[in-house]
Amino acid sequence: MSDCLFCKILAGEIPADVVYENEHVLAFKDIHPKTPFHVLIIPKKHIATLNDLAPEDTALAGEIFQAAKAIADEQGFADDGYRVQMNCGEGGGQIIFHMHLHLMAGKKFSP
Ligand code: DGP
Repeated sequence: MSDCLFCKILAGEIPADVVYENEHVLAFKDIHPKTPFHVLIIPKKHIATLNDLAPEDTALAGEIFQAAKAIADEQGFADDGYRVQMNCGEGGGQIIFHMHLHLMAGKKFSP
């Protein structure tokens, strides 16, 4: 999608601090981190919101969570714990309409 910010990051048109990449997903540091470590994991396929996730995207959704686990492990957060969050739609706090998972770590979260 030509007007999608995260598609532009995928295309290399906008710089990002990439921490993880494979065939299906890209993860990069959030420009406005809410925690000491805060990355966004996005599918390379443009999917606007979780509402737009099709049945054939089920494996891709799994790839996003596998990436979260791998990044947490690589960065040393697996044992202490971390938080993943996905905002869906304006009411859910979504600002960028390219589905993404927030991975936040480096602090103790309240339940
Ligand atoms: P959400 O509210 O779930 O749509 O989160 C969008 C996140 O995207 C927000 O935490 C800030 C981040 N963000 C916005 N613009 C950019 C950008 O140009 N680069 C990066 N790395 N992150 C961005």
